[in-house]
Amino acid sequence: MQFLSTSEADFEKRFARIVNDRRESDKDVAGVVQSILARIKAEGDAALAELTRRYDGFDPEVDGWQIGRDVCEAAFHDLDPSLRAALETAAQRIRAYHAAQLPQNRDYTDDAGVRLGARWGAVEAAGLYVPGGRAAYPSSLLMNAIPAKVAGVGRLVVTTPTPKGEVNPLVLAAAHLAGVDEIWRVGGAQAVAALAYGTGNIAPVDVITGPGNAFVAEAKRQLYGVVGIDMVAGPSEILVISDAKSDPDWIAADLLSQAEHDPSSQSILITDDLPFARLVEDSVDVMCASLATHRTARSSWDEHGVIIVVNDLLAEAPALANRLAAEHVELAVDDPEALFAAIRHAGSVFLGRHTPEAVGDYVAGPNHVLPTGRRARFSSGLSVLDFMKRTSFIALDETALRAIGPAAVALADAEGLPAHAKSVQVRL
Ligand code: HSO
Ligand code: ZN
Repeated sequence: MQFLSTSEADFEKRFARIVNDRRESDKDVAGVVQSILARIKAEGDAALAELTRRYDGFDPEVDGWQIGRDVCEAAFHDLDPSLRAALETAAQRIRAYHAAQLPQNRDYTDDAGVRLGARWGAVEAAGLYVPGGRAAYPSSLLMNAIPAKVAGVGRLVVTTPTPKGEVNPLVLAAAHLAGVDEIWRVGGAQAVAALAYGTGNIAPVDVITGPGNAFVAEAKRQLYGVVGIDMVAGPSEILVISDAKSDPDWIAADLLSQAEHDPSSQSILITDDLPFARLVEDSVDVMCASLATHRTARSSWDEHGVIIVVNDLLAEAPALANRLAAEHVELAVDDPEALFAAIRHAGSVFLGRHTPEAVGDYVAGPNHVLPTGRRARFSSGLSVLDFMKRTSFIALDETALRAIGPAAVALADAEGLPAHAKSVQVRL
């Protein structure tokens, strides 16, 4: 953990290093991924089966390509009732929030008598990558699948690796609840390629979302353009801005909640009180030791944790927060409005002492797929719009064409495109 104070002479140098620190794996996977994509494109299912045997130790040709909807439904009904109720609460709140995001169509006639507008529609099919093993979160399935369904996507396809046949029943239950249409037992770059190109078995999709390892992320990057993708996500981040009136244990827990995701995750505290900063630091140490996830959390906090002491929270914290453009920003103060107004770059902001970031991970309603690695400077969390596109339309009558057509003719002439000009002129 690094301890900084804005009063120290070398603060700017140290802070700049934190801002520019790239915590993402730069493992050179591009070449491997490129050849996997080419194989799936050329050989389809045969290559997909072979790569699945090789990487997952699972043979879809023998043990089945798909997990049926009946299996997901059974997994849902077999859940512990309180867990099932929790999943339903989450799903219902995520659905309501995303339904309110649905965009309005536009249709109006302007001063020149030209009718203009735009009509929104969903993509026909979406693919959702669900990682295998530890990082397979049912909450993430809901966060990706529900916006797709709310947007109106007709066919929602999940791919997930099932190493040695292993499946996560919670993920299947969440898939049932979210209305997933197909689940294929394949993973890695080969699964992303199968979704994008299609194989004999798997029909292609139009948009691919969902988290994955470096190979999955690189496959999405290379296939962008063949399909739409959500974003390339990096390790989780939290920035907590707190005054000394917070309970240090609450803040320590918040910092650890993201540290426990990944050794590359980053948790940062900005406070205006040195003794409070020391109390939080001590509490992190004590609490961390008691977590089942202590190895990951400890490593993240040791390697990437930061505490910054400022003189004046309102005067200094927003500028620092905007440079960090963190995925999650908590404002743990009595009245967060002035700080909130000054924060321009953040994936999601959590206002006040009773809003721990974890409620946003699960049940608040907004999406937990958020820009990391300072991408909040230019991008936003997953929404229904990631599964939709807009078609503009134009309608003129004779009068409207007389009003604006001559300008089109002039521009077509200037561009040396006579057929363009003629197509307008013949109608005038
Ligand atoms: N905080 C993670 C999402 C998550 N947390 C899933 C728990 N489960 C993404 O920022
Ligand atoms: Zn989380």
